[in-house]
Amino acid sequence: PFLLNVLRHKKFLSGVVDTYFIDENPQLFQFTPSQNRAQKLLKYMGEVMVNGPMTPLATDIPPSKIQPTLPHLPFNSNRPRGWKDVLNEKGPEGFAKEIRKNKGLLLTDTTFRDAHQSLLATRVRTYDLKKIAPFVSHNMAGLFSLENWGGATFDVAYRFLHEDPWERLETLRKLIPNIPFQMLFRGANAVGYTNYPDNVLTKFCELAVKSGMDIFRVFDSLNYLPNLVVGMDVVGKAGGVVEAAISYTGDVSNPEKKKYDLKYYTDLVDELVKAGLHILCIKDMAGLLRPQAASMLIDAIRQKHPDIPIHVHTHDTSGAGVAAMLSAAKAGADIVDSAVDSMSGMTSQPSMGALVASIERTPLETSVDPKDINQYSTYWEQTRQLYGPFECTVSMKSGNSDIYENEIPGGQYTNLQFQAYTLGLLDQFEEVKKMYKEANLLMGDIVKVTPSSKIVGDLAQFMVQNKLSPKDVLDKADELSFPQSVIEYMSGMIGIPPGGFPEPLRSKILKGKPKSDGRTGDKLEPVDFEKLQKELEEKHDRPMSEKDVVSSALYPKVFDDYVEFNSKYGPVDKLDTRMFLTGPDIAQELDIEIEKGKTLHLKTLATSDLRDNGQREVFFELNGQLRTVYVKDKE
Ligand code: 3PY
Ligand code: ZN
Repeated sequence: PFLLNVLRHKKFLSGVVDTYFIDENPQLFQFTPSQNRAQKLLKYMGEVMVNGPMTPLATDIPPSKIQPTLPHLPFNSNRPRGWKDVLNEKGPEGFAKEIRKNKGLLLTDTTFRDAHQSLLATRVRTYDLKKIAPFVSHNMAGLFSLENWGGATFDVAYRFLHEDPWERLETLRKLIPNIPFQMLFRGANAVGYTNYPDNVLTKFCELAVKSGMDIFRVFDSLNYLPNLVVGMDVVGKAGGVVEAAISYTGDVSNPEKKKYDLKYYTDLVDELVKAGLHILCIKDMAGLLRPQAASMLIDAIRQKHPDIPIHVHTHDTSGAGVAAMLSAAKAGADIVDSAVDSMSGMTSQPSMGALVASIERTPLETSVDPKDINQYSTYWEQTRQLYGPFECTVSMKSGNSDIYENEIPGGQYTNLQFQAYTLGLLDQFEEVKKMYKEANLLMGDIVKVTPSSKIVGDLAQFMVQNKLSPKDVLDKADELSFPQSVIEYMSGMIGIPPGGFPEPLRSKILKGKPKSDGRTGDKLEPVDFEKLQKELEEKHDRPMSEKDVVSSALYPKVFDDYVEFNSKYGPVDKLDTRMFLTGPDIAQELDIEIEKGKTLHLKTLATSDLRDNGQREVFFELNGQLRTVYVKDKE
């Protein structure tokens, strides 16, 4: 390991080192022996055994004791050719042409990202993704793409799973070389909630491409063109496939809904086509795209742009997801999103199996075999049981067509309901949903998706808590202290909504604070990556990669906390999910593969009584030897 440290040291690599180099850089020789890693993991498990879970659990459903069964891989078969091979051979433009030439309907699988972001609070770990990855590569090679990165997965990986999202991407890439990877990229907000300097966006995309990302779905939470264009530019320059998204709201099939009509969308598409896209995405984050509207919208776009591939994303919140995707496909969409059956439905994507079955033996027939989908679904049905603590179905029992009224995006719908449930305020959820609609109208009827959706949600909750009607908000805006996010929104921080900001509400909320018009990211100072790297290396006393540095630029505190946690508790991402969440039982034996070919064999023995110093001693057997850790009992 120390060799690695040295080889990552800039000065050493530059060749200008003398005999003092070693004296000056003793940290390079402080490598972590594996014994140490083992001891750290024992510390983690001891901590969980004495004080309970170290990552907050949302429900009291325990992770099941199930060991998910893995489907068999085809015996001795080579990995089938997939769309990734087409992309490698033809590049993004040729790839786009091949998509248009393809006859059947293409499918993106969202199981690795949006499905668990919507159903399981984004908590699915690399550990469980990695296990099924070889099956996906061998048996699901007909998929157009696998959405497996971006959106909320980036910060949740660091924040709650204590794992490195870059490592997830690289690991999956090695295991699945034949299916394109797809990520959700929030345009000028990257994988965060606010604008970042352009050089951070650029660096992020370059590193993502290097780590194995192919297709970047670029959206902006207000459909604000300058934010979209900057996102598309950085993706294109990094060599990624630019999938530019129009975020869908309103209802184009309802003539009474005038603000977001067909013309609004086709004008926006014209601009995106001008800016240079490879694929167009209709991003229906709340599941508002009714079957009839899907065909109207796709018809209208197709007439103007016969050559661009169209990819449709939806959520099944109302229950009409499969119908909407079938309608989209019939109208000429090339690709639609779905999640494997056992991770589909409700606020997640529509069911892959249902979709595939609906078009079997028709001209739209897909290249995915229903039998493979069934096996894949069984794996996820079992694996999902490990995530009981985050299971949205504890409170959500069915889809709900009320989203056509409140227009809440899938992931946020689950979150709000979950929050209300855990606070014992499910009846208040009804009020929040009603107020969400009102808050949206107060803000000028905007597109709602991360982060604008969060801001509308904040205003809605503020109104419910303070018992304010929309009229109260308008009348008393001068005196109210609005949530910070609402003030920032009104200042123009995340961009400008279609039709502009509502006045006089905007001025009343801002109370003289400056109004920005234009793209905020434009005015941000570039990050000095070298300086940041030095600072991080000093602070954490370990070498930092370019990926670490970009992560810190995006999420400074989350990244620091991750590094500190990791140096204290070791590679907790190597623990199986039940172990990670709720720890082992007494007398349980387990194997932990901390790296390839290096497995710790562990047995939990006992936990001592409380000692005078407030600690408990936890006894383990590690590879046949007695080991103990001391843990402060926080009770
Ligand atoms: C995200 O931004 O994470 C979303 O899933 C938006 O739809
Ligand atoms: Zn989504």
